[in-house]
Amino acid sequence: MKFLITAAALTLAAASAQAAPKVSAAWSRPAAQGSTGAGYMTLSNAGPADALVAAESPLSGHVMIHHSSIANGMASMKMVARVPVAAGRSVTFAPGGYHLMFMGLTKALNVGDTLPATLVFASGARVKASFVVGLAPPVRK
Ligand SMILES: [Cu+2]
Repeated sequence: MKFLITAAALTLAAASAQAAPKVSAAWSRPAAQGSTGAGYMTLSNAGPADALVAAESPLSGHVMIHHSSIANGMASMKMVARVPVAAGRSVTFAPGGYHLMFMGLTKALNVGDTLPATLVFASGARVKASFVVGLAPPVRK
């Protein structure tokens, strides 16, 4: 019986890993140690509807999800608790819209560096991402 439960749990874990949204074109701007880094990327979801609910990085004690917008000519950023990624759709994090904020960087981010992070989804999926530090989004292949 114990074996059966373990096998079922493993099957579930494998299924959720397969269905997890994918990260591509992850990039970050250069930033000084102690300052805040920004993370941009595209999330593509070939599985069932999910939502990004948190992010973690060994280089930041606290990562926030923000959304920038311009209203009446004023730019502002709002913290968001979750970014839905509908089934079969993708969501782009880019300057002027959704972005991750890596608070209190423990290390400077220079062009060519990579900022490691783990993206946490509502489904429980944890997806690793490498944000390449540059001045513009990486060229798509
Ligand atoms: Cu922000």
